[in-house]
Amino acid sequence: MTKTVADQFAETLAAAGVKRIYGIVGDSLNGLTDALRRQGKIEWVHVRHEEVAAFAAGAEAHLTGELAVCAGSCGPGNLHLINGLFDCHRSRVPVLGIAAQIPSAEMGAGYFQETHPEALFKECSHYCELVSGANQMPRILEIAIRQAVGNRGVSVVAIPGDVLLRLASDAPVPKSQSLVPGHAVLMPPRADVDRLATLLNGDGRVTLLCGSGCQGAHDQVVALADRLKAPIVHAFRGKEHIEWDNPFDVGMTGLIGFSSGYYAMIDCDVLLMLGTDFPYRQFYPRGAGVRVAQIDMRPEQIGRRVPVDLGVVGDVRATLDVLIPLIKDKGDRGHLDQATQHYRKARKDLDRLASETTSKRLIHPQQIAKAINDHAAEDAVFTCDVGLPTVWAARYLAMNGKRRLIGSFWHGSMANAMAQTIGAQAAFPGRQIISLSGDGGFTMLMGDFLSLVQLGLPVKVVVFNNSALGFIEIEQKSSGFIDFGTSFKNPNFAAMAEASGVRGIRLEDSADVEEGIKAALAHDGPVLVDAVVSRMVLPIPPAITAEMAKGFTLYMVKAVLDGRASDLVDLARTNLWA
Ligand SMILES: Cc1ncc(C[n+]2csc(CCOP(=O)(O)OP(=O)(O)O)c2C)c(N)n1
Ligand SMILES: [Mg+2]
Repeated sequence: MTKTVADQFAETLAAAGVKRIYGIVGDSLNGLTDALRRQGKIEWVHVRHEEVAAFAAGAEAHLTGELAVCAGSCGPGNLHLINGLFDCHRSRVPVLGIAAQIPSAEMGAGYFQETHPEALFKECSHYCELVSGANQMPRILEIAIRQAVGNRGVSVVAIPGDVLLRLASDAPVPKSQSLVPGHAVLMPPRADVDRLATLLNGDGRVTLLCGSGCQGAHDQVVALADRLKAPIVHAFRGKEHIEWDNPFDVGMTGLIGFSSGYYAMIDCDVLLMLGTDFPYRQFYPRGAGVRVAQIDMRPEQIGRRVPVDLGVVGDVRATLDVLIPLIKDKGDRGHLDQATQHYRKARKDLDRLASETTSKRLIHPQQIAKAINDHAAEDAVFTCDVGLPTVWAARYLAMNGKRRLIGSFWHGSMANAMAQTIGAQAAFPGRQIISLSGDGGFTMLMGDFLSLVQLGLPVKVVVFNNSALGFIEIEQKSSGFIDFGTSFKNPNFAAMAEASGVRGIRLEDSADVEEGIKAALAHDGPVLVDAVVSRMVLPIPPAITAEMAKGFTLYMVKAVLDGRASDLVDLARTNLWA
């Protein structure tokens, strides 16, 4: 049989090590899906919404570090990929999006389903090109793969259905070694490392702020902290890489962090940022005498959140390997002891909030999160929805170097968590994959709950059912608004799960939480836990900043004037004495 462009496409993907493609078929994709079917090397993972396909591919890429692929048919089919691809691109995971296009003869004439993927996906990709003839293949696809893997992010290849069906050009099958070469390790100039050593060896209390750039550098970061007697604060994306086996850990700062991380960072003389682009400027130290140094492999990230005294462009691990021997052991543990003591207290307070309540009406979401943490497998993969589930994941999931944590931590999109479990479980069929879903996030892409059954994925979905867009409701209150547009009328999700062929467990009483979560995690197959939790829990103390205290006071006055004083009573009961 003669080789088509689609055959060549499938052959190139296989050479790049692609194992599966998440997507939904469509006539413009028929050439490719048929080539995949005949080739038999790449699994077609049939989801129900293309956004889920992109999130799933992103999760696979996050866990494996290797190229993952999603596909959509022309027009709306590939347009649905866009939000998930934005997430992948901003999380810097290597993903290829295949955007099938309308017939090439119709392009530019306002045809049925016509869009311009090469324009639409430009902002969420390193590389985004249209293949308009067989003679561009497989070169365009090869470039797309190298860009996605080499620069860590998204590439999109748009290709009309009729081009996929054309006779392939006479080009050799690309070699794996040239398609996906290994990553180079970036070394800074020696003079920069020397300057950094001088800064750190000087007087002053040092705090480290660590982000995802610390992946693979756990031991180096801990060794550096030991010499400097420096507390380690982490950004959320640093959590899975740095939190564990770490006596210097003092938690997170920022809106979803807590006081010990906040103070360790604000109250220091030298802040050393390691592989982090932590975005919230108000949480950086402001004191006149504070010096900031930053190590990052991306020069464009140096100094973009806070003015830095010393920028070092390099890989964190490789740089620390050279730096550590130059660092003198600091004798004074005062700063470190204060910060770790503060952390222990903050931790105790958080754990108290997660304890069983006596009132049936008030399962605290924290209790659910802690139970998940306590009973999850040693190498579980967690995903968490944007909204309050992200807060609970940050505070109650303990990492250990084997567990992984995926969210939408840069793009901040709702509905990521269950979608990401599909990619995680497809790539790791034997691992325990747990989604911490919001009821808003879960229902936003709920169609793909059915995919768990269809694809045979034993995912554990825990829905934090607070009948609200809770995070926004709290934001509204703490900035002086009456909560508005945040309520849900939810079904019994456990019953819905059972009707879909998934085991459903509904939790309504605090006393049942332990057993319920244990049973869910032990179940051999997909499970949905419908955890009916309090809507009134405030994750951020209302007085953390003067501005928020003012906002919250304003909200309270408005609520009384609005005849909603009972909401205030509920808030007080939940947060003060329940
Ligand atoms: C796609 C999208 N739409 C809207 C938002 C704004 N937003 C952020 S969190 C949130 C509420 C999430 O609600 P839910 O999933 O129920 O979680 P909860 O905070 O209630 O636990 C909203 C509306 C967003 N981040 N992404
Ligand atoms: Mg909710």
